[in-house]
Amino acid sequence: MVSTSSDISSIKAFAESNGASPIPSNYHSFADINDVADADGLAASIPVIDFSFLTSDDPQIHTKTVDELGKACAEWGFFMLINHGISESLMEELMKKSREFHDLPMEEKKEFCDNGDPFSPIRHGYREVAFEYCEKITVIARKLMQGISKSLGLESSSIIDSSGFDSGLHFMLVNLYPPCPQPNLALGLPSHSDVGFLAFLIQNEIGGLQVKHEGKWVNVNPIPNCLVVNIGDQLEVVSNGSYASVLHRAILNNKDTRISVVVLNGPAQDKEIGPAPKLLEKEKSLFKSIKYRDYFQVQQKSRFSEGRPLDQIRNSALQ
Ligand SMILES: O=C(O)CCC(=O)C(=O)O
Repeated sequence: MVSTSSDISSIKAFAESNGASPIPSNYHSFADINDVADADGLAASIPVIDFSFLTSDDPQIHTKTVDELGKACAEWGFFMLINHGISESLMEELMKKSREFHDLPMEEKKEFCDNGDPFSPIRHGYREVAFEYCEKITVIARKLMQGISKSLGLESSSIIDSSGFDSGLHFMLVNLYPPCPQPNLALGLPSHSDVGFLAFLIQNEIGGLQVKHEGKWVNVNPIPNCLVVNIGDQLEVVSNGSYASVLHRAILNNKDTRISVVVLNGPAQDKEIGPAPKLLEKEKSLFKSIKYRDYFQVQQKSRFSEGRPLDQIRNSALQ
C-alpha cells in the first residue's frame, strides 16, 4: 500500500514501520539530487583549518592561519576545523543523547515541542551535555570571529563588539535522518544557508552533507572528530559580500540513520547588522542594515524557498 503524506505524523515512525515502501510523492524533491560534482576531486580540496595554529603564540603561525581562514571563507564559505580542543568523549555523549531524544515515544517528545516561536527554546533532559558543548563552541566561535575580522582588515574584536556577540543568539539543532527506501527521490534537508555568523556541525559516522561550490554540489566527508564550519548570512552582510554564506543540503541513504547536531551563533537580537563601516570606506554597501531579530524572522519564513533570504535586504545594483 502506498502511504499518503496525511498518514505520516513522524518520518521516523514511518521509516520504522514501512521499511521499503515507496515514499509518498509529496516528499519527492524538485531538486536534482544526483547533480553532484566529481565527488572525490572537489571534496578533497575542502579547506582544513587547524585551530591550534590560529591560537598559536607564534605570530607567524597565527598570521598564516588567519590568511588561510580568510581564503577558506572567501573561496568556500566552509571549512573543517581540526585540533579544536573539544574532547571526543563530549562529542560522543552529545550524539548519544541526541539519539536518545529522538528515540523517545512521540507523546514524550511532544512535551518538548516548541509553539512555533523560534525564540521559545525547546528544553530537554540533555541540557547539561548540550550546555557544556555549546559553551565550548562559543569559545571557539569567538576566536574564529577574531581571526575572520583580522582577515578582513578589521580590528580583531570589531565584529564581536559591534554585533553584541557575547550576548548573541545561539541555537542548537538536532537532526535525525532515518534510512529512506528511495534516497534518489527525496532530500533530508533542502538547499539553504544559515542565519548568524558561523554554524558548527558534527554528525555520527554517516555522511550526507553537501555544500555548493562554484555551482556544483560537493559531498562533505568530514575528517574524524573535526567540526564542520560554515558561514552564515550575517557574516556575508558584515563582510559586505566578501565571505558569502554557503548553500548546503542533506541527502539521504537507504541503510543507516544519520544524526547531525548543528550549533549556530550570531549577533544579539536587538543589534542592527550591516556591512562593517570600515569596509564601506572603499566599497559600496551591498546590504541594508537590519536588526538581527527582524532578519531572523525573514529567514525563518523563506529559508527553504526559491531565492535566498539575503536577497530581501540586498541593495539593488542600481542604487
Ligand atoms: O544535517 C546536515 O548535514 C545539515 C544540517 C543543516 O544544514 C541544518 O540543520 O541547518
